[in-house]
Amino acid sequence: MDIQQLNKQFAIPSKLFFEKGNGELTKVCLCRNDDYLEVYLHGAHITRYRQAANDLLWLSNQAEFTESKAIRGGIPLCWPWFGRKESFPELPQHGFARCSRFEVESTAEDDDGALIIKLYLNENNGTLSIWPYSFRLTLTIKLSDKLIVDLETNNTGEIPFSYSEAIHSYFSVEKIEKVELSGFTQSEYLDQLSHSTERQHNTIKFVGETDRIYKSSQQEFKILESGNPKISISQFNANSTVVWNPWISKARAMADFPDHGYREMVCIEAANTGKGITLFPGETHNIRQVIARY
Ligand code: TA6
Repeated sequence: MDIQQLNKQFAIPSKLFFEKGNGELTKVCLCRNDDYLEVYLHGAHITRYRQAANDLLWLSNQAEFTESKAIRGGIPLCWPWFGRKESFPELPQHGFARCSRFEVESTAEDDDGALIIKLYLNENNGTLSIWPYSFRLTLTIKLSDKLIVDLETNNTGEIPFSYSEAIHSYFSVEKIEKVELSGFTQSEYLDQLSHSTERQHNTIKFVGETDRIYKSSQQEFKILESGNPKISISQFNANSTVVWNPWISKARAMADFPDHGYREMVCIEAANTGKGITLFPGETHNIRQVIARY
């Protein structure tokens, strides 16, 4: 469907509409009072979420908008695997969903004025060639006085499959050195850099590259700047929470990441990592992340 057809079938006048975005990719704009969100059909990738003129998400100003690459920043969807696929290192990191074109299932405005859009991806020859299962992956975005992101996996095939996933959200901060994350105290985590298992004794502070998978006992987190809570994040049906900041050397090593961009972002990701989730035919599972300005 081209943009004109998409607007004809799914637009909600002045509130939800489709237009050409960066790289000629199709994006959807959602406008609700002072709040604004945009999402690309490429990867069902939320690139901007502004609440009352405050950008809550970080988007790289060097992000590439091409069908072959994930957009750097916003909320990439890691699915059907998080990280590298075990014993298939040649397959794309974080799976294929974030580089796939999603289609529009539906749009709506509910009785409370919340805007809702559902985007979906089914198996195709490309996905079957690297992951031999039938599925329907649906991203539901609900924009109310907060942002609710639901990622639902449905096994539409005849055989069970297992997958891992992450709602890989990049949050905007003023200065990483002033940031603390609350809600992780006493949680165990796997340090992806040292490959050791540690326990978090107080708020998370950043003094260097940080790449940790917290086993989620808690589901409510806050980003504080200079001790003041700025963004609240909650998650549901996630067995872990990934916290990542590349710091300077990793930032320099990424062409789509400004050298000093690490100072203005932190990733907090709702995830199902490790063995992940197993679905039998007909079963579904939904992982949710909720984001709001504190
Ligand atoms: O979420 C943390 C992480 O797995 C890091 O190890 C780093 O690789 C990051 O994701 C970004 O991955 P990407 O493939 O988007 O460059």
